[in-house]
Amino acid sequence: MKKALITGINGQDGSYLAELLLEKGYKVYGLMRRKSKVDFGNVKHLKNDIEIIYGDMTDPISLINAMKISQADEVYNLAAQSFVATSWEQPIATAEIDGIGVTNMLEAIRTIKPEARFYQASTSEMFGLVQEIPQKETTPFYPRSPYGVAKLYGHWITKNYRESYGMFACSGILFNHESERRGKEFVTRKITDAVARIKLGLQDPLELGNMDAKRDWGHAKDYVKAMWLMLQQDEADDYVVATGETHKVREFVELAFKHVGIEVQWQGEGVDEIAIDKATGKTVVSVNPKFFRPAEVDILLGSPKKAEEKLGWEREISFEELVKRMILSDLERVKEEA
Ligand code: NAP
Ligand code: F7E
Repeated sequence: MKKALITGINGQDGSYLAELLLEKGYKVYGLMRRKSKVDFGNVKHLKNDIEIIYGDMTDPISLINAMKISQADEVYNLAAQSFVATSWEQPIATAEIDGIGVTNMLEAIRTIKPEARFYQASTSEMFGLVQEIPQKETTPFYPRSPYGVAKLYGHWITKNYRESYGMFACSGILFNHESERRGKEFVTRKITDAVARIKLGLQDPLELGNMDAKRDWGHAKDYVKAMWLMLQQDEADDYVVATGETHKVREFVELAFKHVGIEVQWQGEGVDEIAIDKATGKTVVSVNPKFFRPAEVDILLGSPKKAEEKLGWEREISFEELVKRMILSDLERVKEEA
């Protein structure tokens, strides 16, 4: 039986990856931070099938301990301070968790089980102010946030340990991927949660920031398959994982409202832009400048060509299906809560 250790197991991706590895017959260990109130987050439903090890990416001793207990054959490093906006408020913590934390994990592997295979959760945020469209593995990086900068360190240290020590260490440069389990502060889930509440008469207008930003959005369930595939190859390498499509935040808003039977009409520009419900004339979306970032990533569009050709990876869930799944799940949940 293969053994896997997933850091950040209770996050969005951790939960889908744990499900995938359990299906494949792995023994799954998950690293989780101790909280004042026990909370298994997105893996509540799996808590009897996985083994939780308490630890923190900033505490190397806890990572050595996690390797000793798990004796993992594969380590998936998904733990991170993953919210870009927060990285301006907590730049040091973000660097310690998302940057130095990667070295802590690699050193723990090198000390306890150097032959273990390692996956690093790199990100399209490393492309930031994009130097070419679409972005691929060879595109130069230009991060635009403390998060992007910290992740770039994690990316290069992974490559460096591969080249320095011959470790089987891969980076997946994943573009935005969302799901019904996405954190509520990320724009897609913020939208679907609000649209469900507005539909049920429980919330005033949804306030957003930059609706012109373009993102390459896929479903997390498809993306965790690429993580696993990377660690099954003969050689370690880095891969872009993306859909090859890009959409504005505004398009996501329109589609989410459409799924609950509301057609929106846009009026005004910039910070005065609003969306009204065409049928009632009521304002359903407005702009709040507090949601704009000090530096923005205007467009992300990735080329999944290498992942498709070398890994045989394919996405199954379309953009339209992603929005539909998220809004239907939020509608059901909000109804139950109400
Ligand atoms: P997520 O839902 O925010 O999950 C992050 C996980 O990391 C949570 O379980 C969190 O635990 C844990 N964590 C945070 N700080 C930690 C620390 N100091 N020690 C141990 N665990 C810690 O993020 P996600 O969307 O699943 O993303 C997974 C990974 O992929 C992240 O590294 C993210 O940066 C990267 N990524 C994500 C995307 C995307 O679009 N989703 C794209 C590219 C790359 P708590 O519950 O305790 O906070
Ligand atoms: O923002 C704009 C915002 O916070 C997307 C993380 O998983 O993907 C994610 O990072 C866009 C940005 O995700 C609001 O300015 C407008 O342009 O959903 P987001 P992100 O910053 O792209 C990458 C690949 C990761 O690696 C990260 O871990 O939407 N936007 N109005 C807004 N964003 C938010 N959050 N809230 C708004 O009200």
